[in-house]
Amino acid sequence: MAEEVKLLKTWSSPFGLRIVWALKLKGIEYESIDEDLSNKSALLLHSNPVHKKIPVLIHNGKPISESLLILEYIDQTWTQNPILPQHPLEKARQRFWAKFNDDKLIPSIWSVFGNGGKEREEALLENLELVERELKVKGKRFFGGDEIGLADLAFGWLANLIGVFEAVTGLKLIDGRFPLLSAWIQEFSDIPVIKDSWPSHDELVVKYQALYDKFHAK
Ligand SMILES: N[C@@H](CCC(=O)N[C@@H](CS)C(=O)NCC(=O)O)C(=O)O
Repeated sequence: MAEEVKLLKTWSSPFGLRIVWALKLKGIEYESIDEDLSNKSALLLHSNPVHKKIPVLIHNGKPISESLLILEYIDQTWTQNPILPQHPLEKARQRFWAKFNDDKLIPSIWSVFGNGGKEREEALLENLELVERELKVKGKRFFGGDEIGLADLAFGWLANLIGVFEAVTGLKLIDGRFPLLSAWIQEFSDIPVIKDSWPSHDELVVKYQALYDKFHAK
């Protein structure tokens, strides 16, 4: 039976994008279905009844939710071009940083974007410093070593959204402060599979500007 792979996502979601990257890195053919989150489809509600969020991967009719779990599923199902290393310690480390990204870094940037203020900015910069330090300890091009791995895919949103956030908020977050992170952003963005799937910077600025204006409306 031919494999059937569908991906429910939106054009701008960083969580959806990491799945697109993983599927492309592994050369998996899939059908992309863009959701309107203000009017969620029956397919999305049926496939992810708990969280009702994208991304959802549907493999031969079976849905998998939560992007980090989808990445693990993809890696175990299609083993070419692995995104997780074999070694248990290295594997745990990749998972640690991917989880740090989702649990700490993303909420801290949202809190700056939504509320602003010096304390929140400092908390975000501290988190970015921790990421910078991990790159230093690792001493490689990527969080995954010589090739991109789970943590790179999780941090991937930084490579285009940080510029969008900077454009919208007027804050300078990365430049000059985090040389290793800046180098990683460049290396990561230069990978053809990554570069070819970026949403347009200008369209993202329009989207996030509207969101920012809404958050900050008096
Ligand atoms: N932890 C989830 C987060 C996914 C998520 O936040 N998706 C957003 C879009 S970026 C969503 O579907 N939001 C719809 C909603 O909250 O109703 C994951 O990693 O998949």
